[in-house]
Amino acid sequence: MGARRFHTWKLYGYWRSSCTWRVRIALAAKGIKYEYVPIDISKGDQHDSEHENRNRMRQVPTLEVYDEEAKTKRLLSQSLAIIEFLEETFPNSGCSMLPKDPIERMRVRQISEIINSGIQPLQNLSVLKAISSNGQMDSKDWAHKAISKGLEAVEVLALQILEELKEDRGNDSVYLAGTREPTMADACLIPQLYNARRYDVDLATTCPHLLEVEKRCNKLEWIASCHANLQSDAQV
Ligand SMILES: N[C@@H](CCC(=O)N[C@@H](CS)C(=O)NCC(=O)O)C(=O)O
Repeated sequence: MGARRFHTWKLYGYWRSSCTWRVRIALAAKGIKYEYVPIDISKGDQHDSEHENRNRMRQVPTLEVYDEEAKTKRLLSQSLAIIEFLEETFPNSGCSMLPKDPIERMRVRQISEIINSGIQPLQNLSVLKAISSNGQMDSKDWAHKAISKGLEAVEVLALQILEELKEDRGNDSVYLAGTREPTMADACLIPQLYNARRYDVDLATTCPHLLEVEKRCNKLEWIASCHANLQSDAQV
C-alpha cells in the first residue's frame, strides 16, 4: 500500500550530516530509490529561503515525497520521525527499523533518543559556531565531552541489554539494541561514531562494544553504502 500511495522520493541532505545519514540508512533498509539533493550546510545553504520553506529549522535532512492519495507533495523533517514514517508505511519491506515487541521497541527508541537528543544537538554546527563565537570554551573540547558522555551511556545500556538477553557481545547476529537485525538505534549509532572520530574521541576506550556493533553493521552492503564519504557531495 505504501509504494502505491507514496512515490518520487527526494532527499535534501549533506554528506556528513549525521541526521541525513540516519535517513539514508532507513531508505536503504526499505529499498527505496530516491534522488539526492545536496544542501551545503558548511557554506550556509540551509539558510536560503528556498530551503527554509522545506525545513523551518533550517536544517537537513528533509525528505520530499509525492502522496498519491492526497494528490500533493509532502515535506518530511526530523530524522527519527522520518524513520518511523518509513517503517509504518513499509512494514513488510526489507529490514525493520522498529521491532514489533514493545520492550525491544522501547530499547530502540531509548538508545536512539540518547543520540538524537542527548548527543547530536550538542555538537551540531550551529551550536559549535555559537560556542566558538562566545570565546569562553573551545568548541572542539565541548563536542568531545558531549559525545564521550553520551556514547559512554549508550555503551553501558547496550551491554546491560545483552546481559539481560544472556547474549554474548561477540554474537554476530545481535545489533545495538539486542535485536536480530539493525534498527533505528544502529542508524543513529553509525553516523555518531563517525562524528566522534572527527572530535578525536578515544572510541576503543570509551565504547569498545559499540565499535563491534559498527563493524557488524558495515558488513551489510546496504548500510556500508550509506557512508558519508561515498555520497555525491562528499569532500574527502
Ligand atoms: N532533530 C533534527 C536535527 C537536524 C540537524 O541538526 N541537522 C544538522 C545536520 S546533522 C543541520 O542541519 N545543521 C545545520 C546547522 O546547524 O546550521 C533531525 O533529527 O533531523
